[in-house]
Amino acid sequence: MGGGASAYRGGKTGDAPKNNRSRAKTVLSKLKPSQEKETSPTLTMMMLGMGGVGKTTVHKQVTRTFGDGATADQIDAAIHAVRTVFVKKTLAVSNLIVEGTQEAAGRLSGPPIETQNEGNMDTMLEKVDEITDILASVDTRAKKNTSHSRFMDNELDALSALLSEIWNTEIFRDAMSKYHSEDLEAEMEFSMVDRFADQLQRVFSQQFSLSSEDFLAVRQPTRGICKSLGSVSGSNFTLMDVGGQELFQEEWNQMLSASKMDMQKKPVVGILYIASLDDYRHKCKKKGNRLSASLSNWKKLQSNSLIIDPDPVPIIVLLNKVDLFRKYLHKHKEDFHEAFENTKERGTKESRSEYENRCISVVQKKFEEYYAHGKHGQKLKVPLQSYVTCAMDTTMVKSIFEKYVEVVITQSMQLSFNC
Ligand SMILES: Nc1nc2c(ncn2[C@@H]2O[C@H](COP(=O)(O)OP(=O)(O)OP(=O)(O)O)[C@@H](O)[C@H]2O)c(=O)[nH]1
Ligand SMILES: [Mg+2]
Repeated sequence: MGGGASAYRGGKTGDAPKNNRSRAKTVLSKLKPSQEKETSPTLTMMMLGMGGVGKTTVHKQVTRTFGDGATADQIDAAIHAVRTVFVKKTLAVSNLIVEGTQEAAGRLSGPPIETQNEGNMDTMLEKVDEITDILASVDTRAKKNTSHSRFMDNELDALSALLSEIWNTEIFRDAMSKYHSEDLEAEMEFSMVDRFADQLQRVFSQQFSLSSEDFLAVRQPTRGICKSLGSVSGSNFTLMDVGGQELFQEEWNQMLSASKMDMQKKPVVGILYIASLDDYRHKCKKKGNRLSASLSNWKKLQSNSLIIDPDPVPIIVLLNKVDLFRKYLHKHKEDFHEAFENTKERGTKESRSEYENRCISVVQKKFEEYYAHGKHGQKLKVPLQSYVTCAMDTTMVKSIFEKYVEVVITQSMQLSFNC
């Protein structure tokens, strides 16, 4: 164990060189362009990784700790996302009840829902229609003018009343408790509803606000690129958070090459690759097991000339969502073995956490192996630094990010010495 406050970190690969801080300062002064002696240069770092692995969560933590924190617009968008997800989940569950099909039954675990009362169904259908109309109006406004893309006050009142009426029916509460989604994206979004399940009226009141912890947990998939500025240990940085869903992965190369072309000003000098340990139990739409897909993206990145030539860009790996990995590992061993067939079952004398740590290190070793054999690792000749993280843990992210910046500076210096 090591790394951040409570981070589980890869033993030999995780130790940052001694006296990094003082060396880092020296390097920074060397990296400063001579004509800009007074201002610290900006380190541009980019986060890569599949969708939903926790890049934006790390970004929010870093912005909160080392930058200006969230803007009013970002908080406003997060509040809207929470309300929208309440509406979406209510519609998803209501539609399954109304459908009453076999497929619907498969999404509602446990004994069948009592749907005989036609009156109940008609009332629910009417409310679903009204809610759908409100969503459609917001959508139409958003397409015309983004400043009106939130719910208006009268819509909030109407939604509060309509949703409360649906939520107060026994049939809905029953279905809600049995509802499960096989889709990871829906699971991540809908977890917000569980967080505020007993606060529906508050969520749709005009005064609704989010605590920093709530804001951190809101799922809003990144589209394109999101940049923020900050400063750590006297070094200014720009952190780029890019969308990781399959659709957006194709843009990674464009973003990297754009930064290459701008080499004199702000090249990407560090990459933070984030994978989710929890992905071992999820499947992608096209690529099978998500952790395997994350590994194969990682492997592909190792031979990407944009991050190898002319000099390799320093990379670290965060194996994130360790909290969820530990929580589900014991329930989903088979899924785990499907991706990592050589992992032995938990031994009789092995404690729960020993078994969990052994499984974590199987994943960690895979990332390290790919790195050691990849072109990037071969060229840089510095062991991979990998950290096992929970992005919800502010102290952990802070500590790792500080180390990361030191690594970027140190490795950049080693490269400049080798030149
Ligand atoms: N329990 C737990 N949840 C996490 C952790 N990291 C992120 N999450 C949650 O996982 C969801 C997805 O995280 P994001 O940060 O949006 O993922 P992303 O990598 O930015 O995804 P894209 O923007 O689609 O590329 C969010 O709801 C987060 O709150 C973690 O370590 N533990
Ligand atoms: Mg994101």
